[in-house]
Amino acid sequence: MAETVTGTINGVTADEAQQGTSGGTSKGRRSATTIREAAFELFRARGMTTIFGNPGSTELPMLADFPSDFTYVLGLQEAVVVGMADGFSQASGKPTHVNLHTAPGVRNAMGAIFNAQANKSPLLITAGQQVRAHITMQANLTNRDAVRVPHPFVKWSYEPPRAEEVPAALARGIYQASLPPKGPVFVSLPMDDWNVNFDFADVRHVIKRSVTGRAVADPEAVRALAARLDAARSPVMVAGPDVDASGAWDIAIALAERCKLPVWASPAPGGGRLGFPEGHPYFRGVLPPAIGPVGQTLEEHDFVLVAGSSVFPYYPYIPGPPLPEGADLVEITNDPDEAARAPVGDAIVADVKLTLQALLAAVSESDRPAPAPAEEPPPVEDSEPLSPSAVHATLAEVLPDDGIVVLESPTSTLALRNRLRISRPGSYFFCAGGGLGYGLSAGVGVQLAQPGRPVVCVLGEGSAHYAITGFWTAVAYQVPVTFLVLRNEEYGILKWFAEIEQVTGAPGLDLPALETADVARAYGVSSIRVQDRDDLRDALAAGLSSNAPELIEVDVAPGMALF
Ligand SMILES: Cc1ncc(C[n+]2csc(CCOP(=O)(O)OP(=O)(O)O)c2C)c(N)n1
Repeated sequence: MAETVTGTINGVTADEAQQGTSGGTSKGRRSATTIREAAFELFRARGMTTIFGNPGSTELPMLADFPSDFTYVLGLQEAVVVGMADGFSQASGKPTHVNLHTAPGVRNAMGAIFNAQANKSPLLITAGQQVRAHITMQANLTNRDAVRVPHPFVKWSYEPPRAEEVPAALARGIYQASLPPKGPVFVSLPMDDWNVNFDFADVRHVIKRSVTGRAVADPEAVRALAARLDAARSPVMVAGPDVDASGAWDIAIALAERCKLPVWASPAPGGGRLGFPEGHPYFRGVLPPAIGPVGQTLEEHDFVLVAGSSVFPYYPYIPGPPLPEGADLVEITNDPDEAARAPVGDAIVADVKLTLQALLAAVSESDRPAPAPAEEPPPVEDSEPLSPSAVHATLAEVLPDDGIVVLESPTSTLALRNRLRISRPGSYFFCAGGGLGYGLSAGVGVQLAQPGRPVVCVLGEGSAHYAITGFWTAVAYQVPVTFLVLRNEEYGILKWFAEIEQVTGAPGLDLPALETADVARAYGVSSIRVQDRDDLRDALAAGLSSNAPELIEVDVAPGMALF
């Protein structure tokens, strides 16, 4: 009995391909296919019909006869390609295929692959390789040590030993990338493999496999955690990115409300997504990103429940007790490495949503008093130039409820969080890896994955220039992102770090006359530069309702903005 595989290969259904029938069409009878057709059938079956890439001669054989039900999103530099795919993958929840040029293309992408790993983005990264007969003699463009290069930023790296194993290797890569902790994998693909004939029956089984990795926590560990939470005098929750990524948003809220837990967001540098609605009355704020200050911030608490975060994404190094004297901590994480490397506390390695669900069922309704709401940020004052806080207060006025923020504006990260208090899941994307260039590229990818939601991509002008060619893709594919660029004419956060590190006299921290709006305009993005709140409000409102990419550059005062 033939198993059914959805989709078609060049107009022939997979069933027909297996059975050697194609309904008597002019294409005739066929039981064989090529590696290329089998691979695309695999991508189709896994819902991976959007491919992000930058092609070279070694990738062209893969792209031949590109199927009409696939979309190829061209990025002009490989770091941007991977950043777009990273945003797309996170915002769609799907494994995403990135196709790069052989050795130099992969190397250009390395910083973005590092980011994708930190973001736990399930990327299947493929790159072309010389024809097999050329590899040993190391002909031009051979990807030397192809498998070794992307380590340690990928979970798995492979070059199939023969053409016939390409489809299975791609399938293995997709499953590997999608298992927790999700992350990028790499498959090197010799360019002469694609046209090799192949019997579709050989790949039918790998295409149809279902591989799930959402592990349930040991019920005993959950019961023990519930007992510790119930017995605590003053417990607190720290919510991190994997609450959102695992779909546990509502469960985290229900748990906080049932246990009367004040909630902190895990420190901003590693908080690529939000784990809790920041407008909720139990939300306290964003934890500071350093060891001693975290301990001090949690001072009144005797028990810390960490959900979906490492403990913790610290930076800079400010030593001190990591927890208040006598306090306990339990971390729920999907990542064995996060569990193993935590400097303090116990850990449960399991799916964050399933574990919070089990915990919610096991805890008692608390009679502790409801946590006090966080203080409102102070009112912003009009100034010239505007403060980053005034910019984000203005953005808060116009951003619709279903708006998504992609953020890479280092000195205004906290001001944005405090002014916007984003309170819906899947609405905030930030680079947990800290490699600049993610923001602009991911903004494009997130918008492609969520075409029905307005995306605002908030960038420092320095950050924007690490991925500046992303503007071209936004225009070419009419991706209606609203880019908001804060122009402070410096690498502001590095001046702040210089103070902490007691560094004086460092060069290279000023960015005079970097004309981002002009550059964007040259790529075809309709761009405007504004100075006051009224113009900013109008421009943002217009941008958010436009169906084309728009850029607003706003002059801001230099320096760090906390509220
Ligand atoms: C790939 C990469 N290179 C360099 C850095 C170091 N770095 C961190 S923040 C920053 C400055 C960012 O400037 P800008 O985007 O203008 O924002 P501001 O700090 O002024 O708010 C730099 C260069 C980095 N994080 N990533």
